Amino acid sequence: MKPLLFILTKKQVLSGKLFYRYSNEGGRFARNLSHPNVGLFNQLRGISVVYGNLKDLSPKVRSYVEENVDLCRPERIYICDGSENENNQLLRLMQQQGTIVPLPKYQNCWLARTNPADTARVESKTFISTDDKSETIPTPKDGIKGALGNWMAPRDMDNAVKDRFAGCMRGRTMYVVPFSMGPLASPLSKIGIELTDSPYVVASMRIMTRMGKAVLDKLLEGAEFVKCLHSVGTPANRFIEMSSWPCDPERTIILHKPKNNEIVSYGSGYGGNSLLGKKCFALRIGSTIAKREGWLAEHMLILGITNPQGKKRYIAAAFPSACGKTNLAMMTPSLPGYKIECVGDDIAWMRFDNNGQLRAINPENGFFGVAPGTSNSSNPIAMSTIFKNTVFTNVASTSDGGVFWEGMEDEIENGVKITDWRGNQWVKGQNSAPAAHPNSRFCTPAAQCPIIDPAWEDPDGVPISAILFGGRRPAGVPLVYEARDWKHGVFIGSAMRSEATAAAEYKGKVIMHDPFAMRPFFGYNFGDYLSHWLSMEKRSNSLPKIFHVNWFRKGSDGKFLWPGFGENSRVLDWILRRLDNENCAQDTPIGLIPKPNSLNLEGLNENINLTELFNLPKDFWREEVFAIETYFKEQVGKDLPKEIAMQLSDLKHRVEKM
Ligand code: OXD
Ligand code: MN
Repeated sequence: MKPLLFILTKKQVLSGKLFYRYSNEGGRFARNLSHPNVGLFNQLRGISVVYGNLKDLSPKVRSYVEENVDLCRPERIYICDGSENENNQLLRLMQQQGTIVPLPKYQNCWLARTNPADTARVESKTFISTDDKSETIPTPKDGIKGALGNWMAPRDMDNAVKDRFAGCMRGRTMYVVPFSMGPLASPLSKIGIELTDSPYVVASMRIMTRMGKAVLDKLLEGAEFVKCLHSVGTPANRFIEMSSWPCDPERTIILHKPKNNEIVSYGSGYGGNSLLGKKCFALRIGSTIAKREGWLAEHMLILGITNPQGKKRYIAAAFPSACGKTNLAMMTPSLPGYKIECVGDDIAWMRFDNNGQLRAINPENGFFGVAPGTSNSSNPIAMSTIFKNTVFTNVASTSDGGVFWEGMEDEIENGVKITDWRGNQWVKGQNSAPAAHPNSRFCTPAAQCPIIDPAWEDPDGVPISAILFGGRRPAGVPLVYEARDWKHGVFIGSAMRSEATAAAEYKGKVIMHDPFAMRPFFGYNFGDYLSHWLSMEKRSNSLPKIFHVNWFRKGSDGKFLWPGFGENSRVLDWILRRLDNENCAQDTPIGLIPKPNSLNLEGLNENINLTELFNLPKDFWREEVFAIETYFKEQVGKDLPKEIAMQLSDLKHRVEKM
């Protein structure tokens, strides 16, 4: 038997880590609890339900909880109702555990610092489990490693779960988190139950989803749900040391079984790995449900844009992670008379209605945005959204009780001292490492956004008139071009490439293929995904027009050729005029670009080198075609729909004639 006492080393004490015996969590809980439903007979499998009421669980939810109580052996069960009281209890508990600290400069804002080994999505440890490997990923060419997702055999998944989850919640609390992706009243929405041992996850899910009792009521009416099991993965029964951010980075794994609508995530408390409604449900499992049911689950922002004549349209746009989706979704247009309203900044669920109109909902309830780069000049709307009721993760903190990140240099008071995301003193110009982690985040309620669209919770969704694809392309790719038709648009989405960012575990500025900005999020074979997109053509006579945009092209001097941010309204203006069939486009081998002088640059007090911005160098496009061709051959092989192969060969011919 292990000794029950342990001694803290001086280093451990000085490192500021919080150590305690897990058995203490019970004491903290008892002090924090004040719920009327706690009772002696409120037990499940002999485990006390310390908050919430078992009779609120539908039989299916109850047996899902039972199954996982048997597996994880938590000390207590907590059924979340989503109330203010519950949230306050959890915030207090997390403060005591050292997971969060208050940010007194703002109203109800908190800072979490993660374990430095747990700061991003881990794509290499994310798997989809299907009977047949080809359901999940196309077969790569011999000797080539597949880059369109990871597959795991169901038996291996079961073993991976058993290995990690058996007893993993001993001494700890299992939270039962009922949540809806999308407004509860919408037929486009879907429900999930997340079982987690992380109060940080509960508090974040309360922001990012519609979470609480109303969802349990809907389940009692017989609604189906996606099963989401999560553990940070630090077993408690061994009285081992526990930091304020428990995790198990070496054994982290994120698993999806589409056949069972099931997600299992172990070892990481970080964002997309642990807030299972987001990438795991709304995109990976969501895309498999969408395929079955005939709709689209996409990594897209949704914005409403009203032109100076008062005509409003909605646009959905796919960009890879950390490429400015939040900035575009909340843009302050520089072009007079335009108004942007935000429906969502990350995910769109879209389906054609009976009239052939594509309609979209944002399944999320909050923004989990990348903090660095967000400032009053880049995104003033985000800045006026995020300083209340927000959980910040891995940003730097300031001596006046606020936050700091790269981009906020002009926004902190003189004399204020900065502590970096790891908890060390940080002085601008003296530290080479950034103060905030490049993937640090704000998690904030969408309803607080001052330009949230009045229809953002419309159960029918909003009508989508245009779809944008884009990425960070420093060379060769023009500011904007339009697809010739739907098939060409699907091809453009399939051929998307972008510079890697810090949202996942990649390093350096390599240009990666990221089709539809979905590469890390496909729930099924990319070839079938393309066929599914192509099949949408049959569903409508008024398909949205498709465009590709690139705010990130650089000139020969290495500087950005386009100012971006609010000036992107000039590109949206051109797009809207195209939707109105204005004759402002000219054909090129890659698609339609603005005719000379058709991009409205009035009032832009900067010289724009339009020639460089729209130049289509033949060598570049030859290489681009070659890169796409190689990618399709190596990664997609026989699963590539022939329509897409045809589009590529058409592009190749047009480029050769350039
Ligand atoms: C995100 C991501 O968190 O794409 O939205 O990584
Ligand atoms: Mn995203």
